[in-house]
Amino acid sequence: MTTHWILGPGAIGRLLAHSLSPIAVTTLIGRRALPEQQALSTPEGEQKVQPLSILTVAQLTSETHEPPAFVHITTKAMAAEAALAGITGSISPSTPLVLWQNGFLAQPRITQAWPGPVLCATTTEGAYLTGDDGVVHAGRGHTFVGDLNNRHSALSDELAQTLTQAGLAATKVDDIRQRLWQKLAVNAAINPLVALNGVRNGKLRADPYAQRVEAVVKEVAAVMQAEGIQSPNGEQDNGMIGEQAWLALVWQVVENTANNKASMLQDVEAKRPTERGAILGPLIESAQRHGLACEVLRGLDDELAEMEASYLGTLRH
Ligand code: KPL
Repeated sequence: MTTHWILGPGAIGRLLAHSLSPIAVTTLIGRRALPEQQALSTPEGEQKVQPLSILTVAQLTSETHEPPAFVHITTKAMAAEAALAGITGSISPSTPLVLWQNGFLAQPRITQAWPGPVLCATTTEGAYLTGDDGVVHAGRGHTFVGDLNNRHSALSDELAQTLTQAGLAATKVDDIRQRLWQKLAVNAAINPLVALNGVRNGKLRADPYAQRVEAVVKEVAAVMQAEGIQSPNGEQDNGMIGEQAWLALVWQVVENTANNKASMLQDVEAKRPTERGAILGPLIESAQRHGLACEVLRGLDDELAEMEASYLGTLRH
C-alpha cells in the first residue's frame, strides 16, 4: 500500500483521509490534536465512523516514519508554503507534493521552490466540516490532476487512478494551468462580492450586484486573454467570445450554486483571513504586468483587506 500524508485537516483534507484510508496508509497532519474517531456523512446520507491516523506537526517531527509516496497539501492557499516548511525536515526533497489550493499563488511558487515533483489538483467535490470529528461530503464532483510544466504525466495518472479507486473520481490532464486560472476567474467574480455583502451566491443575479459582477468579469476576461486562458464554453458552437463567454460561465455557476455560502463568505463569517491574495492577487499582478485596467479588482481587494483588518486586528499597509 502506498503512503499518503495529508497536511491540513480542513474539509477536503478530511474527505481525502476518509477516502484514502481503506486503500492506502494515510496520515492526516494538523497543528492541533483531533479525535481519532472521525465521522463522514456521504452524499447519499450514509454515516460512516472510522479511526483515522492523525498527528500534530510536533508529533510528526519528533518521530521517524515510513517515507510518504505523496504529500497532499490541503490548507488554504496562503498557508500552504508555511505548512510545507513545517514538515520539510521530515520528508525527502524528492517527495511528490499534491497542491489542492484555490487560486494561483501557492502553485507556481511551490513548483519553483520544491526539488521534487509538484502536482496540482483542482476539485469540484463539495465538503464542509461539522466540528473536530465530522465532515459532510455534500456533493460528488470531479478532480483534475496535473503539473504546471507537464513533466510528471505518469505520476499524475497514478494519483488520478488512486483517487478514483478511493471513490473520488479523478482524471489526469495536461492543461492544469488553464483549469486553475478558469476556476480562479469564476471565484474572482463571485467570492469577493458575496463576502463583502454577506449574501448567498444567488443574490448576485439582481441589483445592485449584477452590474458589479459584469464590471469584474470585464477586467477578468481581459486578463484571461492576456494569459492565454480560454473560457471553458467560449468560441464553440454558441459563438460567444471572450467577455461574453466568461460572463455566461459566471452566471451559470451563480445559478448552480445559488443557495451556497461561498468559501470567502464563510471565511469572513468565521473571522479568518480570506484567499483574496491567491484569487485577486494573481489577477491584479497580471493586469499590471500587461498594462490592463484593474481598478475594479483592486477596489475589491482593498475593501476585503479593510474588512479582514477589522476582525483580525491587523494594520493596513
Ligand atoms: O468555488 C466557489 C467557492 O465558494 O469558493 C464558488 C464557485 C464561488 C461557489 O460557491
